[in-house]
Amino acid sequence: MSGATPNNTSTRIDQLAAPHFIGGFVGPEQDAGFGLSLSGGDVDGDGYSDILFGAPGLDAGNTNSGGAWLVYGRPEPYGIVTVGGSDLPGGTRFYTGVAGNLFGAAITCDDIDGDEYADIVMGSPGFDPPSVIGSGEGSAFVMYGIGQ
Ligand SMILES: [Ca+2]
Ligand SMILES: [Ca+2]
Ligand SMILES: [Ca+2]
Repeated sequence: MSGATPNNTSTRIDQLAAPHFIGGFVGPEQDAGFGLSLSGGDVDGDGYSDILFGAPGLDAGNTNSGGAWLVYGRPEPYGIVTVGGSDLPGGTRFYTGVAGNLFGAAITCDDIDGDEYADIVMGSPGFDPPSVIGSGEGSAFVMYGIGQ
């Protein structure tokens, strides 16, 4: 056998201390499914990567309508904060408000239009597009990143 020794360490993530553990984000309500989907990219072009969190089980007006939060990156640690609360300034929430949409079940960030700002694609597998006959076809929403 040759090559590097495999890394067999094991770390309990919720017991890490600074500087390795610099913050955590907590879901806003019971059964929100917060953190089921995650992605990151510099949406506002300030040089700090921003994080998008999905919570498809969020009851934003109706049961399991879902939601997603864009949290802007910054040099200072966030600590432990609850999204949707007053201790998370500057974040943005996206939602549909329609029961069963499961908005935020899938999320990705990438620069689709080549302007160097990360763009966001958010999946909503239970969404019913109004122009399509049927139900539950699902949709994905695209939001272009823009400068500050
Ligand atoms: Ca940013
Ligand atoms: Ca729910
Ligand atoms: Ca872009």
